[in-house]
Amino acid sequence: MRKILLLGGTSEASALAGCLAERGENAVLSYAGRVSQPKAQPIPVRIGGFGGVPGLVRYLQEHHVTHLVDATHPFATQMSRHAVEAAQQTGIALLALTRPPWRAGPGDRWQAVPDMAAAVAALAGPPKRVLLALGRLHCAEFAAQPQHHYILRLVDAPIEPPALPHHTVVVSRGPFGVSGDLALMRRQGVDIVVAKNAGGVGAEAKLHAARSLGLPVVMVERPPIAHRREASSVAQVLEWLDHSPGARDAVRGV
Ligand code: 3Y8
Ligand code: NAP
Repeated sequence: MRKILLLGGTSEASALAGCLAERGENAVLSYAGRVSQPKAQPIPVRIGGFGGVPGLVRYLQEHHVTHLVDATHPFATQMSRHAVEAAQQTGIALLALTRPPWRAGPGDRWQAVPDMAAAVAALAGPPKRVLLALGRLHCAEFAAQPQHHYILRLVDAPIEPPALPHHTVVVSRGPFGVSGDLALMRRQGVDIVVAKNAGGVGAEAKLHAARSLGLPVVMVERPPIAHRREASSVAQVLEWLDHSPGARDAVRGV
């Protein structure tokens, strides 16, 4: 019997989870447990780290997983590295479901930077109103540029105030829409946006809004990620499931 472990946390993972549920697949979606109420899913969910590569190997073996799908975020590089290592150690089939990076188009005013430290450095200069659309983890790094007023878009309200002297917290989870992001940027008087090159559709609204308003964007490029087999659509994942070893145990139509 085929058993799929889906490493989630992205719009693509949710789309795949829906298809797996419709096909009656034996699948579990895994969240890291980074937010208080992760999105409900139509397949069973597990929440929390595995305990490094050994923990993931143990989980795969104890739960008789036959297929591992890594649909985590392009910046979730440690999880993806662990998935590659655990798949090598167990011989379990691994496929990553990912999405291409965004590319600047006509009208975009992007400054591409290689990492978060370079994004901080790019903000040197007179005070501005900065939309930090990076989530909770990276706010503190921007204390090196305290002159700005930061608009922080977070999934959960922060437990303690961020270490930024001038800031406004906006608690909101995506996927986001262009009209909502335009309204946010106008309401908050945003001068510049800082974003990760996440790709996908769930976070790109802010780029369309910035373009419409003629705002510059500091774009943090993706970190290098472990080499693995990749798919760029749910259909490719389903094709892989049906034609990879273990497929003979596919769920029979009922
Ligand atoms: C916990 C689980 C779905 C998945 C939706 C996508 C889209 C909306 C846009 C902005 C950018 C950001 C952030 C963002 C987006 C999707 C996707 C995506 C960016 C949830 C979710 C979890 C997380 C973790 C969270 C991080 C944070 C990053 C906010 C769920 C809602 C900035 C990334 O407070 C924290 O600790 C938040 C941490 C990792 C980045 C960071 O470093 O802080 N995502 N986001 C997952 C887990 O526990 O395993 O859906 O409830 C998922 C989504 N967030 O099914 O529809 O597909 O990317 N998530 C970024 O891309 O820059 C917000 O504000 O414009
Ligand atoms: P990360 O830095 O690559 O991973 C750190 C540790 O978190 C992993 O070693 C693992 O812990 C645990 N972990 C990560 N993803 C997990 C998952 N899906 N299921 C179980 N454990 C997981 O990961 P991250 O960047 O913090 O991302 C965490 C989650 O948020 C992921 O699900 C990711 O898809 C989602 N997300 C991240 C971003 C982002 O910008 N980073 C954006 C949107 C969504 P152990 O070592 O204990 O196993």
